[in-house]
Amino acid sequence: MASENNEARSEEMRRKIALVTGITGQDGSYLTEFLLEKGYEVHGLIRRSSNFNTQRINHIYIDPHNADKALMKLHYADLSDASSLRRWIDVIKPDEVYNLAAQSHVAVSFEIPDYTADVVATGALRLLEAVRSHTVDSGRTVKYYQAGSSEMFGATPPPQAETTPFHPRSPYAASKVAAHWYTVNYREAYGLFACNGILFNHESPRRGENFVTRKITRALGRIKVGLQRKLFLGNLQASRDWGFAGDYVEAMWMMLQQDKADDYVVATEESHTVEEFLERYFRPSEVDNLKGDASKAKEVLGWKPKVGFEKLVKMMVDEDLALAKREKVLVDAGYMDAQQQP
Ligand code: NDP
Ligand code: GDR
Repeated sequence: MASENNEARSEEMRRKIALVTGITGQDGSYLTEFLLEKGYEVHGLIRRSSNFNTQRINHIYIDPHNADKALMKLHYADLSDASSLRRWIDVIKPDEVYNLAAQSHVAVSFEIPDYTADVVATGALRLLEAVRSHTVDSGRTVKYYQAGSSEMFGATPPPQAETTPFHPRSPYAASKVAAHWYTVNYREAYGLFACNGILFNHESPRRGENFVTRKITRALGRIKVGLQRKLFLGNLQASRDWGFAGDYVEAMWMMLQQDKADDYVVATEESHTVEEFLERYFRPSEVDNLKGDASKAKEVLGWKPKVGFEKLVKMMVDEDLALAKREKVLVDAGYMDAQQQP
């Protein structure tokens, strides 16, 4: 009895282990910071690239030789490689798996639809199957988070909630719908603790530079210090519900802490339009208006956004102006070409 109690206590005290796909992306970096802060050991799957792709997490990386401090660990894998996913789950034995990896650019998905479907849709299925088969073989419980998107609502008018029908308008969005239903199916068919977060656009100074908000704030900084003269934009009329990525990763974690697995919309419930236009950026089919209804996440999870639209824009503009100033110093000293990335 005493030893059973001790075992239960040491299980309770054991550091939780999270496995994050897409750890090198915007959300992966904020989620990792958040989980480390909560005392987790975080394992990230990264894909091989010819250049370093860890810029967003370098500041939290500690050399693994420093064993007791290095609580973020990186491993090579790819969502297109089922064997790597199963192997790392067996080795890492995570308590929670966050599937954030994706070819996440909507416009690019029209150019590489087949690849997008393979990574976004089938990739999620590969990971779910790796988690399921691992739980069967090991008898362990593993919770799963799927990064769903407001793009799944596509042409359905706002406000969009969990019960709103999906009408995807791009290969990316259709692939996310498939991943959403794979996740629901694994929950219903196998009893897996699997949640879909249906997240509306969320941005930050770490946002990829070819998404519209960052493209604008980057250009603004560079134009201000004289490194760029023009900014070319696409659809001015498009309307989006933009929140701060740091707030949204908390909602992901909250979903996995509930007693029951479920699906949640995460949004600010405010929408704004893009303010500049350039004809050649129009996409073959466009999503006009997205504005979320996050009542369920507010009520059940107790989540609410801390950073509003104005603060978000200010945060991004301030950081990108500071970045442009650093860039200017390098350009003026002849260490960098104005077109290069710092
Ligand atoms: P990013 O584009 O910033 O990051 C995507 C991540 O996926 C990167 O780490 C990337 O690696 C990785 N990745 C891409 N392809 C593969 C692959 N084949 N195998 C393994 N890893 C891969 O996206 P965000 O952080 O903005 O978004 C995170 C997730 O949330 C995505 O699934 C996205 O679709 C979804 N989402 C995002 C929203 C947003 O507004 N940000 C809203 C709703 C959903 P690398 O660094 O090497 O490119
Ligand atoms: P989105 O983000 O497609 O909503 O997908 P993006 O920032 O690319 O576009 C938002 C809206 O702005 C319009 N737009 C432009 N977009 C880009 N990229 N570049 C431009 O120059 C430009 N000008 C206008 C777009 O047409 C669009 O209407 C993001 C991604 O993070 C997805 O992974 C995620 O699922 C959704 O948000 C929710």
